[in-house]
Amino acid sequence: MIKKIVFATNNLNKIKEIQAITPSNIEWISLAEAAIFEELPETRETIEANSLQKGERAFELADLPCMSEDTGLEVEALHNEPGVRSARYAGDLSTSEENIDKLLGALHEIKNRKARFKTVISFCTKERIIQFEGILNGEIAQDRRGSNGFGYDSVFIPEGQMKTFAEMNLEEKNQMSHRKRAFVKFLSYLKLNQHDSSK
Ligand code: ITT
Repeated sequence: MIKKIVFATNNLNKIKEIQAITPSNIEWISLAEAAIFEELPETRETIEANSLQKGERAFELADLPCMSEDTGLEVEALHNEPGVRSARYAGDLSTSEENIDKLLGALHEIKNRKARFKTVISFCTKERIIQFEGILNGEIAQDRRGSNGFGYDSVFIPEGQMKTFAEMNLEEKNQMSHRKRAFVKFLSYLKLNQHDSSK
């Protein structure tokens, strides 16, 4: 049975990454296809709460099972900043380039480059709301490298790797990414709970 799920995101890069690892029994409905044109709120103080806020609002509007996700980059030497503020690190309307400039500036001459990406997926149905976390440890490069991917990919080197995410192709990133880790948990939940709201 094909399960139709709204993927509550406006980030086309996230859709591309998830599409590449989606089994054929899941059909994604975009926000536009679900006739959701308002910007989903992201005003909470944690990644978990923001993920939930987006998912709950989408579910209210779509009345179909909704999957949302929120991701943040937590840098040890910066007390886990930018974290939940990753998209707005350099200001409310900041671009990824400006966010990376600020990050590299904040880490200037700092030896500890340890960081992690954290993704929290929220799945909202009429029966329940459930969350799945994916974490990937790594470090922040001295400078940008590579041109694939999006966001902070050009400065993030996953643990045990030489390349930044932006030097990897989609398949390589998807083998290890925080998003993939959370999504795999979500898929096994769906497999075990196939009856869970087809609405
Ligand atoms: P939605 O809320 O519509 O899903 P968004 O782009 O606002 O899309 P997030 O709030 O989850 O997504 O993203 C927070 C920031 O982290 C933002 O600057 C992203 O570019 C960045 N980011 C998210 N996932 C990333 C990844 O896999 N690699 C690099 N940067 C990422």
